[in-house]
Amino acid sequence: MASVLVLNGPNLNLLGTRQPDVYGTTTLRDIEDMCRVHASKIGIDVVFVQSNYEGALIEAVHEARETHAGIVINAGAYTHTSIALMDAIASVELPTVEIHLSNIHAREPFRHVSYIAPVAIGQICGFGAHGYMMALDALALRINPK
Ligand code: CA2
Repeated sequence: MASVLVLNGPNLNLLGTRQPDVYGTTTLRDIEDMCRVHASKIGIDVVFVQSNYEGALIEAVHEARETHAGIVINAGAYTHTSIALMDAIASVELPTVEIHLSNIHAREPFRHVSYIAPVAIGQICGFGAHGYMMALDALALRINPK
């Protein structure tokens, strides 16, 4: 069965515990559980990594090349700053879906820029936790075309 890496970046470990007005009450653990259930329905395996460190995220992307068929990434604020993460994703040549809980295009102008988008097969944002399921669907279709 194809395996997908679900990678979450800085501060997403705090989901559900702070700023519920912006990011809701769903925790990252809840999202992982939802992803596991959904992944089993669509016939893929999922592995989760969260880090607050740019280098750790880059290493997880490098290692994905050996073990995973694709990546779902919410790079958090590194989305808007990290050329290094963009280069890592480009270098592994794995289909990658960018996801954000919030609609980054409806927020501050600095969030409208994504260094991930040019190296991703697509971007999903604004649908909260459900966006992760949408990202898994998109990736599963790319990995196992019907
Ligand atoms: O909407 C998203 O998913 C973001 O990737 C979330 C990032 C933000 O920097 C991006 O622009 C959009 C921030 C994640 C911070 O998560 C928190 C969760 C709870 C409390 C505080 C921060």
